[in-house]
Amino acid sequence: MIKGSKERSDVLNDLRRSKAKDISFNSGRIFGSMCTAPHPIALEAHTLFHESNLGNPGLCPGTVDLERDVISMLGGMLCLEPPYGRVLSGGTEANITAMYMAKKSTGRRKVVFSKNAHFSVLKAIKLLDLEPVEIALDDRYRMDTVQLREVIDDDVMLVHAVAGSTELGTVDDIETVSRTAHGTRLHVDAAFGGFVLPFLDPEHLRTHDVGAWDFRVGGLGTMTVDPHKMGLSTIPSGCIMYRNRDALDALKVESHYLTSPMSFTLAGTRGSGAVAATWAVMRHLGSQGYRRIVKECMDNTRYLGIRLKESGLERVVDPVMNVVAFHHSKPIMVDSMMRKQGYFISTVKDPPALRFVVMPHVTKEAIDRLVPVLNRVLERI
Ligand code: 0PR
Repeated sequence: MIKGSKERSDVLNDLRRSKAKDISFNSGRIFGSMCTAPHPIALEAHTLFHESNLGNPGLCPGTVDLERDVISMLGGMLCLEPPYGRVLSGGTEANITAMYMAKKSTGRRKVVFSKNAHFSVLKAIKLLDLEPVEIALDDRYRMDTVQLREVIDDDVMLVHAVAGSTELGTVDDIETVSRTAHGTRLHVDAAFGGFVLPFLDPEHLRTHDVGAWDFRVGGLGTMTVDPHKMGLSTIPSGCIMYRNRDALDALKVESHYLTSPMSFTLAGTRGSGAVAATWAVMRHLGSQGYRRIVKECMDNTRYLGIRLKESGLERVVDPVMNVVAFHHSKPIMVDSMMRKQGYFISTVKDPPALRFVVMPHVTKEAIDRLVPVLNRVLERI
């Protein structure tokens, strides 16, 4: 039974108390999250569309148009013409969907990925009963393409590469991966990098050896890109993009009593406020706005690097994106001591390191407040 009935004002006061326990991005104390405070226009759009459900699209033709527009804008960003895709709940659903598409169309079960793949890949493997082949990283923490060549055979259904790894922000050499995969299907997980790489200074990409990583690469069939990370949209919004128009037919089932006779996504009811939010923030910021935000994040990533070098920490790699890690022998201990001080950083397992994601809420001032606290913790270890 449900305990009732509480006055509205009491309910709201209870909610405020719960909210006060949560840490907000604006506190400037979250340094390990790939999400951030959504752009104000995204919040407004989300609220406006809180009723819409793309699971029953006939009721919300306006939202259907917005999703089509979002996919078209993403197609432009990711060099996919004509653009096909869907807005899903996040990177996990997009990665699972891509693996299912590959399994269905090839009839195979072997999936090749490297140590820098996000753990959602392991979920997909469990759910879809796939055969995992995990390969190593090269000396720059990218998929080892020499080892890739050794494991590629006719049983492989998919090579899963990463453009913006979760732990280090490194970008696999997608062109070489594609060449080495020899026509085997290729998925690129750009859940984080999809809204960073297109807006980075081309000179920075050149000096960091990042070649084509998107649909310019011929062998690339599917890609994950999440507006609820660096896209500054609301949660939940992650997209699957695909080259073959009929790719999503893999998931097609009848939904005869709804306004659409077929359902194509893992989720039935699809909360679609985030679709409107994504449309709004992309339209509002445009490439120029995202370029400015990415530049600020990169400037602050460099600033954090300088400040922590002064603290005696050494970077694991020169960061391509706004994710940066520093070698440390006891990262978990540092992380937990920082939490006690009210600061949320993050860790890398291999190599053991302290990890920072320099999202738009990580300002220079927030870094200046973090560094002395971190220095005190480091002195105590
Ligand atoms: N692919 C990559 C490359 C990712 O980094 C992530 C998530 C995913 C897929 C899965 O995306 P969803 O979480 O949207 O399903 N990366 C972050 C992580 O696991 C997600 C995150 C975001 C975690 C904010 C914590 C947080 O506060 O670390």
